[in-house]
Amino acid sequence: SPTRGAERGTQTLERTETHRPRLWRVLLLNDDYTPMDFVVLVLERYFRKSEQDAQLVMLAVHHKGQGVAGVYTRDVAETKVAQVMAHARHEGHPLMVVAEPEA
Ligand code: TYC
Repeated sequence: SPTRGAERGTQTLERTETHRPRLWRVLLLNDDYTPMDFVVLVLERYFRKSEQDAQLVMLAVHHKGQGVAGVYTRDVAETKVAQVMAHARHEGHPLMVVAEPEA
């Protein structure tokens, strides 16, 4: 329901119902140079995977070209992308990480 701002001509719409935020996939892309161990470390440290899961995801990316590291709200997904890209560049690796909306 609309409410009038005191004499300032502003208007705020109030709603009771909310919606679940769209979720974003963080994808790892394969390349020929980033060491497998570094990708596993990234999956453990930034995406909270066990060593076993990290190995499986890394190998899937290596063989299929890309794979999902995790699914998050937009802010969290974009922060993970920035953190992992900064870490990879600092170590001199070309690893690419991107975020894309689900559905
Ligand atoms: N293809 C890389 C190699 O053979 C390993 C790798 C896996 C790189 C996953 C990037 O997202 C990646 N060293």
